[in-house]
Amino acid sequence: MNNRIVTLDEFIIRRQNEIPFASGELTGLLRDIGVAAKIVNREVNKAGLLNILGAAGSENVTGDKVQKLDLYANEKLIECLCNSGECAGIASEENEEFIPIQPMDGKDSKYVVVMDPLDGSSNIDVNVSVGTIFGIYRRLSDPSETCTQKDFLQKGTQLVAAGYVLYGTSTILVYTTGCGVNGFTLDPTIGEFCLSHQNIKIPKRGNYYSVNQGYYLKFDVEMRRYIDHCSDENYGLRYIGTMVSDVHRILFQGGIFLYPNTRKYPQGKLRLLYECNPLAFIMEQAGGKAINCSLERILEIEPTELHQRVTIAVGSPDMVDEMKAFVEKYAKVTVPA
Ligand code: P6P
Repeated sequence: MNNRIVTLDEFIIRRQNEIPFASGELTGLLRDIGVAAKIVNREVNKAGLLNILGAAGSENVTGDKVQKLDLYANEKLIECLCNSGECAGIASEENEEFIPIQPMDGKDSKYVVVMDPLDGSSNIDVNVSVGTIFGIYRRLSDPSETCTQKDFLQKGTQLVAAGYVLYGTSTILVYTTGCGVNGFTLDPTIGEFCLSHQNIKIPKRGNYYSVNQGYYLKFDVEMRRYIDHCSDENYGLRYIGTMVSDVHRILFQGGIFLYPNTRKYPQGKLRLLYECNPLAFIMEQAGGKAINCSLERILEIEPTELHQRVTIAVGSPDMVDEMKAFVEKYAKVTVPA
């Protein structure tokens, strides 16, 4: 059994020829995201110490201003992406507007990045896993000009790459460039993400469903009927409250993650551009499905604004199909054919 270490860098370079129009820029961008992930990982792992050093927003024992980790992650990712020279702009959960990046040394950059720098950041203070989510598009605007909003408002089907970093019991980076899904676990002793899960495929069904059961009475009847079905089937309920963590478990063990519309979030809570699309791309590449509660394929939804919210059901294909059947049977509104 060949158990030679394959680092993320080596893997990306080796697989570069699989990416159409690849001329190294996307490779460089993916490697830069890997570097940013290591930097963020270092600070996330110290998060527990911040309580000793001072809570976010306060001054720590050395008088330094302690920064909220999600803002720190956002800053580090932006820094790394700016230094790459391969990224023309960034749309981040932390920034109301997109961030145009001026070309370095007059070199045109082909790509833009959408990202949630630290998803689930409310869980940091209680030491629950959090994650970074990113997606990469080829820009549509003139490469010699500053990027525009239309570069970011592209359907998920136009993603050239997507991935996430889960800062959990170990730190794992999972990504796809449209040729399957691979996972890399950070080996802190050598500071490298090492290939640990090759060609990940989601089970066709699983024994878990993942939803905030506390909103049950606020869900539409068809979602309540499907959740009742999950309970009747004795599926286990697992809900961490960090989308990356909940979806990661489902990617490996099978199951379904749901965030339906509620009175508080009539369009759904989760963001299309930098949460649902990247995770839907990964899930479909692993053989899963991702639709909204109106049964539209997530990756086909035409974005209209950067921070657009959508409903989502994502996971094992057989379980997403079952959820679809419940919506078709019980939904009060006509469902698009
Ligand atoms: P709720 C985290 O704040 C997040 O954006 C996702 O990571 C997570 O799935 C969801 O919100 C949790 O939302 O309403 O269940 O607390």
